[in-house]
Amino acid sequence: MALLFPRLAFSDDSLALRCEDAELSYRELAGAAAHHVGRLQAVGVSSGQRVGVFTHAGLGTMVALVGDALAGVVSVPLNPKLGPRELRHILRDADPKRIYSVRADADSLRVVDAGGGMAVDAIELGVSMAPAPTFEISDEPLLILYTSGTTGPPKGAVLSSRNVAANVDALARAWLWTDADVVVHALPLFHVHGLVLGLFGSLRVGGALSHLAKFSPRGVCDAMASGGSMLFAVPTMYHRLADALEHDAPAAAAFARARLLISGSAALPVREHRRFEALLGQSIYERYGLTETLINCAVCAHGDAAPGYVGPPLGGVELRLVDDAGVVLEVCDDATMGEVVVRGPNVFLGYLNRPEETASVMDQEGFFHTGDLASRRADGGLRIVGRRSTDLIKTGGFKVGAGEVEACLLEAPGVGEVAVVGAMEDDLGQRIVAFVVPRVAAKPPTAQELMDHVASELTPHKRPRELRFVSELPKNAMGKVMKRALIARLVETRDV
Ligand code: MCA
Ligand code: AMP
Repeated sequence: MALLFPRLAFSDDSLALRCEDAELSYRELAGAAAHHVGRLQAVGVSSGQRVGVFTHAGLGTMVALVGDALAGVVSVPLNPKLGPRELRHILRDADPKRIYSVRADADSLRVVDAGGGMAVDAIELGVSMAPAPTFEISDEPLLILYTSGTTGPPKGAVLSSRNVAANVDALARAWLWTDADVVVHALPLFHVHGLVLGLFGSLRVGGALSHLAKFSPRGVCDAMASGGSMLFAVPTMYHRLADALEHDAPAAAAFARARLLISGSAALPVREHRRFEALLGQSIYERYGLTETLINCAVCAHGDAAPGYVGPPLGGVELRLVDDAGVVLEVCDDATMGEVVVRGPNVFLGYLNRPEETASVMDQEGFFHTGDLASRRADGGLRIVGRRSTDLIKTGGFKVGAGEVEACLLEAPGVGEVAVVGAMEDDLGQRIVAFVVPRVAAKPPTAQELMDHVASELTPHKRPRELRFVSELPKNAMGKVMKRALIARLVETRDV
């Protein structure tokens, strides 16, 4: 029998989860998860059905997510900062049978605001004497994670427990990740990085997770000093950590016993690698993945960190580079670029309710087309060099579809046309910039009005950091906005 979280079935008093000052041992987690399973059963939620979980940081949220998994119930994690427009869309699309939150009252109001007709149940940190169900790995859905596309509202990527188990096991081999490890992270629990790797990964290997409710360099240093052996973070966090350590040399001692520093979700500039090496004498190991495929490549812990490279494909992941015509590129010259396509037990089941969109990213041989462009060197290590589309922006490690922000801005009063692009910057990797053509040139809307409009509809990280009013947008002969020209304009004005 293959269990998703084997250590929960034979639980003991060793640490499983820590969040701020609260902790749960494996025994306590098993009891609390069993209690949540009992509550699901009491209201008639059964295996295969979907429930929403607002992912406020805290033990209660983690218990609910683990309990759902053990009951075979499909979790739809909900970012607590979702704007009403996004929440309405996700609730309609995923149609959860119940919704759970550690802040049920406040979230009930948000659900009502978003037009949802259902109450939110409070998550209880109770204890059940009944044993937690022993959930077996299968190809049935386990999680639905919403992710932005180039256009339209976010799509729900359906992931199975086999996807999760196979991917975590491959990562454990690459990172020598064991039950002796304590992972530290300050990532949100509604994306792959914080949830699948950080929470489910730690529990699958039988180690511990120390989760910080909010990222701060000081919080990370304290958690590492209190026994953290691995750090999972996005490049923005490493950038801010390096800034802080430069001004607080003694804080670097917090990392003295760190075994492995991992970066992912966006490209880590070589400059940040070098800065960290100089400050800590430690390297950062990159890995590369997507919501739909989990992690595809990782630099192995027993090798060199290889700044600028995301490592070779993980065990079990078949990875190809293909040209524009779909022809497989066999070269390993570290220069020829192709799109990354992958096949393996890590690749998702499809997008919820969107068979055409699923078909558009899977080819006939079962390879998922990532949209990422990479080159490969002789040892198989990949270098991610860009994306096919300028309409997907990675800001602070969050993926934002330009089309979703544009659609929102177009509904604001006074906006004639709009184009949203990502401008390179050191902190966020890319910063969202909106070019706006006012409907009436003599009476443009104010930047504040437009920012407020987006803020009232969408998650904070989707807000443009900058608005530029222009009289027209550059277009090609087909009438399509030339975004690369807009990005070049930002470079020319030295504002990137
Ligand atoms: C944001 N703010 C704004 C604006 N935008 N205020 C005014 N105008 C704006 N345009 C607000 C924010 O809401 C925040 O408010 C405050 O300004 C500071 O924002 P920011 O500088 O962005 O910092 P931050 O909020 O501290 O966020 C940085 C972060 C965050 C902690 C690095 O971006 C983060 O958690 N990233 C992780 C993303 C992640 O997990 N990705 C994984 C995807 P307030 O302070 O009030 O909140 S999974 C994936 O990609 C694959 C599978 C993979 O490979 O992992
Ligand atoms: P998401 O859909 O939020 O899971 O984002 C997936 C995207 O993040 C990928 O398609 C890549 O463009 C990007 N990404 C993730 N990890 C890395 C990395 N280590 N280097 C460069 N890009 C990355």
